[in-house]
Amino acid sequence: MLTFHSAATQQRRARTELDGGVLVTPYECPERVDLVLERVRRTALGEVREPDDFGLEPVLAIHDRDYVDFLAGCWDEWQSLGRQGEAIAWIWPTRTMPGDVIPEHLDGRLGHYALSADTSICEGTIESAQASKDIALSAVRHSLTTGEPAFGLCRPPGHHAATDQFGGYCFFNNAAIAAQYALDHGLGRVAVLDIDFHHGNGTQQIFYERDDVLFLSLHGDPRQCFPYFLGHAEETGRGKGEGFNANYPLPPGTDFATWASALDDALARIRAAGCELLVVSLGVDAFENDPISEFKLTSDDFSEVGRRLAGLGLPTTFLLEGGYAVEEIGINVVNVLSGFEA
Ligand code: Q9C
Ligand code: ZN
Repeated sequence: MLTFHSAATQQRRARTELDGGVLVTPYECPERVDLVLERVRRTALGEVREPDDFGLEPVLAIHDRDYVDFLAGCWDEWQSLGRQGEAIAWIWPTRTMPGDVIPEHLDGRLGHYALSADTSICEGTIESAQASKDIALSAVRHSLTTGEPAFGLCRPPGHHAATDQFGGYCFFNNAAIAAQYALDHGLGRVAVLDIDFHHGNGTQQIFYERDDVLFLSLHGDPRQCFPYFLGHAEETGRGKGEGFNANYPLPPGTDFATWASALDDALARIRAAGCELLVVSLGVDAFENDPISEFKLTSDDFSEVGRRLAGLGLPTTFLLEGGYAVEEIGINVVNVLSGFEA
């Protein structure tokens, strides 16, 4: 299987994440890319290629222009205010303060465009986000033109990013951008299957009223787990999108047996919906030793996940999302990809 990788994904090296009331070194670190790449090479998964530059048009098919402009300018604006640390949102529109007018001050705009305070904006952020979407686009184009699987070693991840909000370590929604690219190049319906531990709130929001993307997500129940405010089983789509959103919230402590029966249900729905391409939001934070997640999948289980995905027989594009057990991230990701090819 071809892997798409770019060193530019590592330009973002944030120093701070708000976690438990203190600033810690972010879980979503550039070393994640090195370790996945090393495992791809060691297992001889296949050729590693650089992405092409697709420009902003496929990004603007998903994200609002004002949001993209905000991300592009935020770090320079923050620095010109003479701020010490990294740009972190700290005030938001709320139920009692809806915020119908987008503020002018950067602190207000940060709250408008952020959905959580775990994700700081720093030097290199927009460059890495752009590399990440180019990787996703290069991978999906390869799957479309050859019918072969491809792996996009995306960083930063994307599935929490909504039409005009960043958070959960995500800026551009790589999976949504890739799915839309496939539709814009002739496909009628695409499945996005999100197996990251966290609910893919951004992808759900982007496609919620549409029937050309079937979105399915297996994740920690939002009653207990980030992102807390979306991802319930009752969210099934709206308007013509009714029936094209499927959530499988699972309790903390879920093991592979329970997780895999949700997966099998999701795969049956993808089959029934007549999808022509599968985009996998491949987070491996459902792993038993993940430091911020609460499922119990083992490294061997990830190989079985790959085998089951292959059973669909669809052209498939894998895009990296989360996974923070850095020591094992390469093994877990490549186990899915090798299991798929077995
Ligand atoms: N610092 C992805 O896996 N957790 N994002 C914040 C408090 C946010 C995870 C914990 C988890 C986001 C792509
Ligand atoms: Zn995650």
